[in-house]
Amino acid sequence: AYETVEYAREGRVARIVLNRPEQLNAFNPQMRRELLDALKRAERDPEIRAVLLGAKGRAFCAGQDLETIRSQAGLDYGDLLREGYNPIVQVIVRMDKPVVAMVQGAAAGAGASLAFACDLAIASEKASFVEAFIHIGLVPDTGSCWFLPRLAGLKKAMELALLGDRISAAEAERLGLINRVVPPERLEEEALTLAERLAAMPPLAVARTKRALYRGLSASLEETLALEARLQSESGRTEDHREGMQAFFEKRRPEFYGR
Ligand code: T3D
Repeated sequence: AYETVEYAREGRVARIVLNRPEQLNAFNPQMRRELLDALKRAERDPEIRAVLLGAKGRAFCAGQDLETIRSQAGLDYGDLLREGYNPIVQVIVRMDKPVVAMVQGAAAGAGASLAFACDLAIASEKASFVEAFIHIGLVPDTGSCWFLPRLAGLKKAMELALLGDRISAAEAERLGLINRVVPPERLEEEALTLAERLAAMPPLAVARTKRALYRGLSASLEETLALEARLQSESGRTEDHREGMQAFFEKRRPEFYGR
C-alpha cells in the first residue's frame, strides 16, 4: 500500500491520486517513488485500459517540495531529475494506455509539467498552472521544455517559462495546454467519463495511435507516412478492426478486446 498516493481500480480505469494535500501534493522522494510505482502498476495490469491521475485537497501539485531540499547543501538537482522525475514522465509517455490528468487546483513547477505530460487533461475552473521554476532561479523541468512549446507554441512557452505567471484553467485551455475546463463539482464525473470512454476504445489502436502521434512530433512526413502504413497493416489484421467494421454496419456499439 502507498502512503502518498492512492491507487484504485474502477472497472477498466486505474485511478491514481496524489495524497499529500497538506503539502499541496508537493513532491518528496516518497511521493515520486510511489507515483512511479503506481503508474507502472497500471501499465502492467492487463485489465486496465486508461489511467486517471488526480490529486487530493486544494492543489493538484506544487512541484518539488521546497522544504525537503532547503537544507540539503550540495544536492545535485540533475540527479533528482534523472532518478526521480524523468522516469515518471517516461512511463506516462511510454505506456500503451492513455493517461488523463484531472486537475482540481494549482499545478506548479513539476506539478504543471506532470499535467502537461499526460495524454489528455481536464481541469476544474478553479485550477491554475504556473511554470514556477524561474522564480527560484531554475529551468523548467520534468518535460516542460519539451511539452510547453509543442502544446502552446514557442512564443507562449517563452512567456510562461520566463515570466512564471500563473494562468487560469480557461487560459490553459485556450493555449492548448489542457483539453477542457469544467465547473469544480463536475470535474470527477467528467474526468471519469472521459477515462471510461478511452477505456472502451480498441486498446491496440489506442496504443498505436499514442505511439504514432509521439513519433510524428519528431519525425519527418516521409517517416510518419511509412510508420502509419506499417501500423495500419498491423491494425487492419486485428479482431478489433473486424469488430468495429461489423458493429458499424450492424449499427450497434462495438466491443473491443485488444486482439
Ligand atoms: O529539486 C529539484 O530536483 C529541482 C526540481 C524542481 C522541480 C520543481 O517543481 S521546482 C518548482 C517548485 N515549486 C514551486 O516553486 C511552486 C511554489 N508554490 C507556488 O507557486 C504556490 O504556492 C502555488 C501556486 C502552488 C499555490 O499557491 P497558493 O496561493 O494557493 O498557496 P500559497 O499561499 O502560495 O502556499 C500555501 C503554503 O504552501 C505556503 O506555506 P505557508 O505560508 O502556509 O506556511 C507555501 O509556502 C507552501 N508551498 C507552496 N508550494 C510549495 C510549498 N512548500 C514547499 N514546497 C512547495 N513547492
